[in-house]
Amino acid sequence: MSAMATSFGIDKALEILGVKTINEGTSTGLNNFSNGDIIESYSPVDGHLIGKVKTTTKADYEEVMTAASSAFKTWRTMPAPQRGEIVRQFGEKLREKKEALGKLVSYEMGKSYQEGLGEVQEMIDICDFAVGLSRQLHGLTMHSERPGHRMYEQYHPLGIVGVISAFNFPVAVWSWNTALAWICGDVCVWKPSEKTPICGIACQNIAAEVFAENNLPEGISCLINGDYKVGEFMTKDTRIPLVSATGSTRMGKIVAKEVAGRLGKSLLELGGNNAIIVTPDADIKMTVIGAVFGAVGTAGQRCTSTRRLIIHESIYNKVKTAVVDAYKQLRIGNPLDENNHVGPLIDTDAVNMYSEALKKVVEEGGNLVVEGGVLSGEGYESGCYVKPAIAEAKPDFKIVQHETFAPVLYLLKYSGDVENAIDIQNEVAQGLSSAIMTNNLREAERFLSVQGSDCGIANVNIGTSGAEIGGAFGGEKDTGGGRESGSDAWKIYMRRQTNTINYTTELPLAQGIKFDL
Ligand code: UN1
Repeated sequence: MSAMATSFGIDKALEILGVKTINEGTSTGLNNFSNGDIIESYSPVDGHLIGKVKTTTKADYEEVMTAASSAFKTWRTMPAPQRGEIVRQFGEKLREKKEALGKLVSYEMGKSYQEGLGEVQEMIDICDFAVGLSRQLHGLTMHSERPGHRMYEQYHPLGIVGVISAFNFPVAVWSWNTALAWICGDVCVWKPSEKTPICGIACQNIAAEVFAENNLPEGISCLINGDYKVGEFMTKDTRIPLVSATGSTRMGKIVAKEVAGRLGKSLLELGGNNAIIVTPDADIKMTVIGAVFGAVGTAGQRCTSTRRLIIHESIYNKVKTAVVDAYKQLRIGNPLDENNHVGPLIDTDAVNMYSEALKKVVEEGGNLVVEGGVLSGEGYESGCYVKPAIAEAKPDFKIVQHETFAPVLYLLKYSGDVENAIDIQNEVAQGLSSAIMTNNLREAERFLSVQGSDCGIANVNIGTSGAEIGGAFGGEKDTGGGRESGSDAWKIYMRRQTNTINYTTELPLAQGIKFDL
């Protein structure tokens, strides 16, 4: 580790998480095989170098796959509830290291410390969920049409699951996938975002500890590092029956095509362009909390971030004033300082995209009611801090249709019935999260009905972000159609087998077919 930042207890956090040397943990403990280029991880908080990680070459990848394949042979034969016990222990370790990991997430990614802790809490919650699920991987039994026959279905593990995760939830989204995949009997190969590789190493260390304590092969959890080229090793690899990928729609389309081309499965969790509809019956106070947290939480870098407020014309000015006033209270700065609401964007490329979006909305005829801007000077040396902005816009502006991963909120006006607002809400390519603020039952039910929101998530009197792990998470259209975490999302990590058993001395054929010999 070089040039370690010393402030905010990060050194201590890294020590607790066992992140020690510059080359550590590029794979499954097969560190000697990591011979690729170096990725340097700089904190967007203060611009300091956190650490360097070697990337995975094709030869390293083959070593990883050998370790994963052999680990799968052991892991798949362990009864699912025993696998659940391992996940329970992993969840316990996360509880112990919650503060350290939350701090690292905050420091490497830039989200507020509270949100870093919240992200680790999501990991703990999915472990608890998976432990219970490890005794509930149920199939159905059916009545056979033939006498003396029994028919049922069972679920078997798929094998090696590839996980590609994004920088914005550098640890939680991996755990949604792995905790479920593990209890299902799969082993995982994880490529974290090249923007947050140290978080990957920290998680790998925690998992490795649990596997070592239980005399299990570390290959159950494998880590590879690098950019899209390393991701391609997995998308092209027929030994990986499922690739779960989180990131941009652009990336998802490439992954989907590659994996489908070899008839593999993909689970995609891609971009969102999430809106809150605010009707004349909305509670304004609740609306402001939901909208502001949704738009500026994680500096607008959640896939569930609120990007559009669709406000009825009769309350438009009132809502606008309330939200603009709330923005005046926002404190932007070091996310490890709990007084601050908004931390930095991930890097200066993200800052450029933010600035570009503000320029474009004005060019298209929009009106900035909260101007935004890039911050500089003391505390903002990394160049990644921006002011959350609000623009009055029209639903069909190109920039409004586009997902900008930054704190830019568009105010859109609707008139007439809630149907008009729903039309605006649905008229974007993405379909992840959506919300309506109303105390009117008819409007709420209309929003949730078949003619309502076309998103994977549709909330009433709750904002668009901050979904609980117990529900299936994901969305439609350009969001990719995948579902992760709760409900029956586990099924994608398993293969279903239908079994018919004949316990007679005859061999009757189905559909009444006679075949006499
Ligand atoms: C993401 O941004 O990729 O619903 C995931 C939320 C979080 C997860 C977001 N629980 O905002």
